Amino acid sequence: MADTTTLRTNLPNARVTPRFAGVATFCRFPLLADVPAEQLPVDWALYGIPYDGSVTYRPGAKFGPRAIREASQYIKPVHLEHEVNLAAVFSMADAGDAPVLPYSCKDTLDAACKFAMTLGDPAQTKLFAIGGDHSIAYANLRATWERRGRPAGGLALLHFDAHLDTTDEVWGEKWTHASPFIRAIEDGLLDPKRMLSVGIRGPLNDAGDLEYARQHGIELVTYQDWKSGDGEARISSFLEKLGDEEVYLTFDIDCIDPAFAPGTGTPCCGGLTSAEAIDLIRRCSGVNLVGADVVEVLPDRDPAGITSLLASHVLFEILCLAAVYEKTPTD
Ligand SMILES: [Mn+2]
Repeated sequence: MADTTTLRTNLPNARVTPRFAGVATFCRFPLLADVPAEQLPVDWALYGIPYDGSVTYRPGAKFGPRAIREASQYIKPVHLEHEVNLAAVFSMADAGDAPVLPYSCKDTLDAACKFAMTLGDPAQTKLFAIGGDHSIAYANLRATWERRGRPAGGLALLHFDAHLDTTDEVWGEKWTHASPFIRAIEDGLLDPKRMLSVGIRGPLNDAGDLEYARQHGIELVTYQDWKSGDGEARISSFLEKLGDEEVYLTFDIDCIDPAFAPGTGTPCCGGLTSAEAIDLIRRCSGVNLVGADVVEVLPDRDPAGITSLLASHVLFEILCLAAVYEKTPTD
């Protein structure tokens, strides 16, 4: 791969300005306000949603966006396996953080969605949200669905998580980090029959929690299915069926074993290694990605910072899926 490509995104040259210098933006992409006119509208706007008011266990994900910005300074644009230079394929920018209302989940989701709708050009700019707890996925999903022209039946979803996140309510509350996808399905943003949840593992509060997925046709690949069952074949067949359809990807860092990602709020042992998670994302190469998020990083629970570092690599891997699709002739 020749390294003579014109970059679509102005990245500071790391051999002139060291990676540890300057203001920390996601992967060192420029701030949206600083993007030169010839690179507008950007292809991808990355933004934080620093909100964790809807968690059912440990808080702290509101510090995720800042920690991931810091950890992502070491991310470089060229993907070794995909042979793609992200910065040459897309113009990208850090759009800052969405406004949050820390005492209200629903008000925060409405405010974040409204903010996301203003970013770039609705027809061109795709949205990547960095959480925050998993409730924030609803806001970015809604904004993405609106910008894709409100597709009837909803978007397809690739969901990486230890948990199902289709719980109807917790402590009498409908808007929580356990509920983003049940709400999105109810509101027509998602098609449950084109939804794949990977990395699911127990224990559950109630055996009935699995019923919603069964009744609505959600494909579940538990960690055990992936490790020793038919998970690999089912993931391949799901991706094959998607073809060119528009897909949203949501990545809860707790799909990864707490041995590799201890900084998270509802940790569950016996999950994917970081290498397996990255491999799984790479297997999604070929999907038509139109929006994404990475959520549930609690930097305070991980003084070594490995969870934020992993989240920044996950962010890069996900963006590279979009770059691969962009570069692959579809005829
Ligand atoms: Mn989740």
